[in-house]
Amino acid sequence: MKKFLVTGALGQIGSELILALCERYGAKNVIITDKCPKPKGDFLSGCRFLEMDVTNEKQVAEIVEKFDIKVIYHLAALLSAVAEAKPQLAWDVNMNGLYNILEVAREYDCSVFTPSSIGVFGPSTPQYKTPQDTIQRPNTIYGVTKVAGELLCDYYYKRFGVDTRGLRYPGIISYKTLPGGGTTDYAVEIYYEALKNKKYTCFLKEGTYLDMMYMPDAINAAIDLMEADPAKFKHRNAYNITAMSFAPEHICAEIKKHIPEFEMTYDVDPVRQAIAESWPNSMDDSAAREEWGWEPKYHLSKMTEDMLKELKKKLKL
Ligand code: NAD
Ligand code: AKB
Repeated sequence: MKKFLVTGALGQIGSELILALCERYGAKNVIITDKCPKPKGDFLSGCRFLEMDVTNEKQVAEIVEKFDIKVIYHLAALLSAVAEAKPQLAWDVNMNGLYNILEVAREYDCSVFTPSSIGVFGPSTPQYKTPQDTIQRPNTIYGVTKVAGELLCDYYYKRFGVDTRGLRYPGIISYKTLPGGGTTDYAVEIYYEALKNKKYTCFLKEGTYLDMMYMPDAINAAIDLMEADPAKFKHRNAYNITAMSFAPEHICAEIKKHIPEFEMTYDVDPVRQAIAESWPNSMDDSAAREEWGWEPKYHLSKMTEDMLKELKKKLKL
């Protein structure tokens, strides 16, 4: 059995991806790493945890060699809002971290999954049904690193034959681990506040449409892409994928169906509002559907039902 390495494994996506990888490939074959120290509890599903900073190439190489890693899920990154507050650090982690992973993958013959984002698009990109191949002129440091990352992954595939693959994720909604500081985080916070306080103050304006996806679809997409037959790929590193597109008032209305007294007000954060306005309102994900069979299972109402049910248990309400 191949050995898997996950970077940034304690984050929103990593903390759920590791469970899926362990279930599929066996906990002894999954090495999970993060810059943060090991958390308490049984969260790690029995896998080995190591502290690893992706900006330290020597450390990455030692771990890949020692555990004979063949597949890397590279999730360590700074998200859009945090990156905008710390652009130099964002460049270091998002670009030098990726470069180190690709160099080690080249040397030790690993395949690499790297998530890109709707953040690769900018104000000059068509906003409705944003095509797979279109203008990419983002105006955030997050977007700059994600576009450069897509290109770097393409380069390592073409120049060195490294099996790089990637997805442009929309905002990911989940209940296990809180999001790490992005523009789409409101769509997670709103569920917690609806259950705890029956009210939420949204940092994005009414009418701000963004693509979103429930975590189970995001995890399946990553694993399906890594297991797909590459002979069918035309866009191996940057597939648009989406499951739903909505604005804050739509998620509010959906929650109200379950919690009628829930109220939402607005207190707009200009930084995150500007980022959201520069991103697509809805993406065209037909390339992913055609090339490797992408198909989401959750839409807004099914996701809301599940989020509220699972969060109630988590928050012991
Ligand atoms: P997150 O912020 O929740 O987690 C990132 C993890 O990386 C954290 O646990 C952090 O400790 C770790 N990390 C930071 N710097 C590190 C370093 N130098 N070395 C090692 N680890 C480090 O992020 P996430 O939401 O899980 O996102 C994972 C990936 O998916 C990122 O590339 C992100 O850009 C992408 N993505 C996420 C979303 C989303 O909505 N969550 C959407 C689009 C793309
Ligand atoms: C963010 O808002 O930064 C992320 C993303 C869409 O990349 N959730």
